[in-house]
Amino acid sequence: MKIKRFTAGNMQAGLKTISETLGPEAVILSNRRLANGLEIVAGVDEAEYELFLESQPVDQQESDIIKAEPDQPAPQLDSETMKQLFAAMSDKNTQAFEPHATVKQPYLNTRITADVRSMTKAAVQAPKQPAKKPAPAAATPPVEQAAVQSDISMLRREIDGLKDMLKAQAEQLREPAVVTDISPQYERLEARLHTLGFSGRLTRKLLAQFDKEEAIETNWRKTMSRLASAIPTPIYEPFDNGGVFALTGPTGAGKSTTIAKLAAHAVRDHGAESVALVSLDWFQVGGQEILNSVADILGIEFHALTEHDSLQETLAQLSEKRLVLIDTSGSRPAIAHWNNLMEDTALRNQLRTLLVLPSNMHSASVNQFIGLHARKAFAAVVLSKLDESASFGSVIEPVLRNSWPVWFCTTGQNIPQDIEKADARALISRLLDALKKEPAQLATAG
Ligand SMILES: Nc1nc2c(ncn2[C@@H]2O[C@H](COP(=O)(O)OP(=O)(O)OP(=O)(O)O)[C@@H](O)[C@H]2O)c(=O)[nH]1
Ligand SMILES: [Mg+2]
Repeated sequence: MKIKRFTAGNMQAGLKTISETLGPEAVILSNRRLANGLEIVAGVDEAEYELFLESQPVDQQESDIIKAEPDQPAPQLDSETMKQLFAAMSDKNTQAFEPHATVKQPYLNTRITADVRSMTKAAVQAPKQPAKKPAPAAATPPVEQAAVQSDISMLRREIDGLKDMLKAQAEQLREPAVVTDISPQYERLEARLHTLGFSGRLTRKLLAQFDKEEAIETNWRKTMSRLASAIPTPIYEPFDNGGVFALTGPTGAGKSTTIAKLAAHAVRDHGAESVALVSLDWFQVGGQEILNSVADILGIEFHALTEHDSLQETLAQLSEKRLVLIDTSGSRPAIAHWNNLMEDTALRNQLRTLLVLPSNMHSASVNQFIGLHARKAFAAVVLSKLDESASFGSVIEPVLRNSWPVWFCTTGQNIPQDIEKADARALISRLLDALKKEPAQLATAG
């Protein structure tokens, strides 16, 4: 894929420049506000870009197009302190996050040795960056307020534009395809997609642009490239600006484990003072103790709420924290409770919900889980347990259908190592690994 950064005064001007530079097939990968406009990162499939270049006058500059390489290396937990910390607690991790058949040990934190605690506390103190304080509302002069208002409405419009674009992109995959002339090559690609876990319907959509004049591998590359373009993944660290995030997801999806991993990374990057955990999982016995242990080890603030506590009040107490992570339960009563909480507009506006989906989950089960939520407003998805399911096409389907961005992938039980910022190309190459385990599919595709 060819990727390029653009700066523009607004989204409309940016889209025009992108289309002129990368061609009509370019897609937006990310955008962010700058002091004087917008920075947009866009990309285009190499084959589409070459076609576009051929149609352009010869003076088109290619020198400013850069290859898609990750902007920042994936977080490597190479800090000696963190290594020691988690090596020291690895036994506890294993026990704490054992499969559900195992009875959870109550008060795991009481079994953590004093020296691990003291090492941890020493390791996690001294935040690198001070926690953000809310701006005092009364002190903002009217002119500044007007400027902020106009900024906000501009940002809203830009976000709307972006949403439309993503919708249109996903729509391409949503359109029912009418296949009139099925060739043996088409059938082979169909079989590959089936092996990857895609339904017949999505397979037909993905192959809607199958070109029988092209070699089978060219068709395959283009199909995978289109698939990668349709999965929005972040260029920048999703938690760069902090915030309050609630993780929801089916029972056993990996919510608590993911929170532990995210919290450990945040402590490493910004210090223990800047992070807090809140657990709403009073629905199952021992549901809050695991995070209590994690918080204790990391030296971060932890609030285990009960049905009598107010989430809003707790968040008010934590307003100076850079990052607050809320653990929820996937049980039906817990989701009903969550639905009630989200009726409150003020509370709703304070947080964003991340949907944790295990990669081996069937698309129908995802839909069923989503159906329990009164509001289906998920900021992004965490694809969990990628290590357990090679062919996770079925969970990608609802992601595509709903145009949900995928922010993180988790790849094992180890805290904090087994989590990475999602990358569409890496996801696709993981998917393709599944085919390598099914050599018959490739052998027949000549
Ligand atoms: N293989 C693998 N296992 C994982 C991953 N993430 C979590 N797990 C395991 O999955 C099990 C359930 O994880 P939890 O974090 O307790 O899941 P949860 O969503 O909080 O579960 P509930 O609170 O019971 O709804 C534990 O045994 C974890 O160690 C992952 O990425 N890969
Ligand atoms: Mg949990």
